[in-house]
Order: sequence, then structure tokens, then C-alpha cells
Amino acid sequence: MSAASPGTEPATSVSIDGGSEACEASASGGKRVLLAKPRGYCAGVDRAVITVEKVLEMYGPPVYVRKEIVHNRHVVDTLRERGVIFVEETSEVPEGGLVVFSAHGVSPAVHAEAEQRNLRTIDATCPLVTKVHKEVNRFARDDYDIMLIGHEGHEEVEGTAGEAPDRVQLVDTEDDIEKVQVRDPSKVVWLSQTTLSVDETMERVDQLRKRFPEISDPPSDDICYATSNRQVAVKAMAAECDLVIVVGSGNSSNSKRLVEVALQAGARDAHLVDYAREVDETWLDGVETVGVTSGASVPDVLVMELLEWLAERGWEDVQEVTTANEKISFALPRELRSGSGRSSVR
Ligand code: 2E7
Ligand code: F3S
Repeated sequence: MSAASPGTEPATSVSIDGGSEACEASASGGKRVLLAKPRGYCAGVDRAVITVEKVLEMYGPPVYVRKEIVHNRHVVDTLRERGVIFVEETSEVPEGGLVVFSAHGVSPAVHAEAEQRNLRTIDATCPLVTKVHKEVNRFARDDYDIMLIGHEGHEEVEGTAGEAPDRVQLVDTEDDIEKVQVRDPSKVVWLSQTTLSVDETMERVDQLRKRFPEISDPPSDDICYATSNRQVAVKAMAAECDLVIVVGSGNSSNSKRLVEVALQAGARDAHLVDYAREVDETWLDGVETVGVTSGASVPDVLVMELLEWLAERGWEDVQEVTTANEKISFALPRELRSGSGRSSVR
């Protein structure tokens, strides 16, 4: 993986902002919060949520979205209240209707089905996922066998593998490596889902390389800048934390990885919550330092609510731990490119 992700300025060192000595020494009795930065919305999520909001604005409800636009309960519930109908498959959209494809991407078969049913489509697939789809196509055209490292059943993996189902084999667990079959061991490449643990993916690559010493690497990192930046940030503070709380939904791959990475990097305990109200007060027993971060699909308002919840219980001293500053943003799908905006579900 490259040292600095595109669109990201690495912080010169880990910088810690906020908090005060007076605060640390007094009433809070050593209680403090370390708040990771970067955290929360990535550029692909911002684009996808704005896409749905613009479609609602331009066409009015109901707007159909295939699958959850991003894997966050609050985002999905808020958009549903505004008139979005989330469906599992395009077959549930009335003939001729308008459907948005989620940020995780779809296979060519899904595009074809939508076309067959005369649906109007707007594609909110993250451009960094589209990049991986193009890599699959290129390596399939060059007659490679493609080892796709990713989590079985995840929508992104289904869309990516669907670009060349005869050429792609999924490698999820270590056991899968024994099961894959290739035609020519000198023409094998590995690609990956964008939201994996960077360290675990490298382990999987090492295991693949033992079986296929000539395996090719992807032309550029598939794990995206947002995933890796959020992991770096949580790692930087984990060893100091008695507890890390990650705000994110249970079906959010990148959010779940943050819990695992925090534990691997030395946090004594770590949990995933959608909302502050889900924090179990017993988690705080004997805790001084609480680390807080959030997945790439999480509006920052949910993190602010968690900080308020913690402050009410004595964790008022908040220090932001910054490992990078993200600058990246993506243009909206072509159909929606007039005007600008930031998503209001934040
Ligand atoms: C699209 C892609 O919606 P998420 O929680 O999705 P994951 O893939 O982590 O379950 O996060 C944003 C996002 C990440 N990757 C959206 Cl391909
Ligand atoms: Fe895209 Fe990465 Fe976000 S793939 S949607 S930038 S987590």
C-alpha cells in the first residue's frame, strides 16, 4: 500500500488538538476522549447521499434506491422518511421508474435487467469502486485468473465479481486459498474490496503468494484512501484507550474493521454502535481514556451526539488525534451536475 493516499495530506506527525491540562487534572479525574481524524463521511458517501437528495429534489418522491445507498441506519432511515423506497432488486421497481444504484456498485447483469425493464437509472457507485471494476475487466480481457480478496456476500464484492464471473474467484478466509483453481499460475492477479483491513489483506496476499509465487499486484491500491486513513487514525490512538467506541452500523464493512483494528492495535476494549444510546454504561467501568471514531458512511452528527453523551458522564475533555487531512471530493453523476451542494444528512 502506498504511504500517502491520493487526495490526502499526511499530518506531519500525529497531532493532538484540544483538551487542557486543567481539565485533565481536575474534576474529570483523568477522564478524556481521544477523537480520531479522519473519521466519518468519505467522498464516495458524500456523493452518493447528495445524489439521492438531488434526485428527490428534481423528481420528487418516490425515488427508488437499489440496496442501502450506504450502510448506515441513520442515513437510510432519514432518506426513507423523505420519500425514498429502498428495494433489494430492480424487479421491485415499477416499469419505467427511476432507480439509483448504491455506492457499493452493481454488476453488468443488474444494469442489463434495469434496461430490460425500461428503468431510468442513476449510478451512485463510488468512482473508486468503478476503478476496481475496470481492473477486473482489463485483467479478464488479458485472460488472467483474478483472486478477489473480500467478504463473501458483501454487495461490493458481488458487483465487482459480476464484471467477469468466469474469471473471478473470491478469497475471503485463508481456507479459500486452498480451494481456488487457476489455469496458468503465471497469469494470476489479486484485487480487493475497498473496505478491508489493510493488515489482514496483506496477510492474505502473502498466503496467496506462497501458493502462486508469480501472482501480480493490482496496478494501484484497491483498499481506498478513506478506509486506510481511518484505520491509521484509530491505530494511532488505540494503545492509549481503555475503550474505543466506533460509530457505525453492523452491516458496514469499513466500520467493523475499525473495531478490529482498534483491538489489534492495543485498545483494551472496542464496540460498534449506531447511536450514543446504544452504549452500555458498564463498558465505562474503570475507564479513563475513551477513543471515538466513525465509519465512512457515518454522519458526524452521530459522533457529536456520542461526545455529548460522554460529556454528561464526565468525559468532557476531548482531544482530536489527527493523522491526515483529506481533500478529496468527487463530481456528481453526470445527470445531476448542475449546482453544488453538501449532503444535508450529516
Ligand atoms: C461504498 C463502498 O456504506 P459503507 O458502510 O460500506 P461498507 O462497504 O464499508 O460496508 O461505507 C461507505 C462505502 C464503502 N465502500 C460505500 Cl464500495
Ligand atoms: Fe468509496 Fe472508499 Fe468511500 S470506496 S465510498 S471512498 S469508503
